[in-house]
Amino acid sequence: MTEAILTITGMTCGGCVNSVTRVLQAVPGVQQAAVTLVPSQAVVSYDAARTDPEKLAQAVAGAGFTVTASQTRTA
Ligand SMILES: [Cu+2]
Repeated sequence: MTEAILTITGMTCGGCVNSVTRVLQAVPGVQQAAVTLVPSQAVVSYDAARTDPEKLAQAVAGAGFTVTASQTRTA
């Protein structure tokens, strides 16, 4: 599994956190998404053969939020 840490802007409450969690977990290849408000980020474990940070950012954008930075590390 690969882990991506996405820095997200636009989240203001627990509802936003739930929305981002839901869209990330719906991306094929995502195993787990842990979204927090403070700091405003998502830590996502995923199968690098099936998805990538660009697709994760697109899913977040689809929910109305913006990924401003991402870093990955192979777990
Ligand atoms: Cu909200």
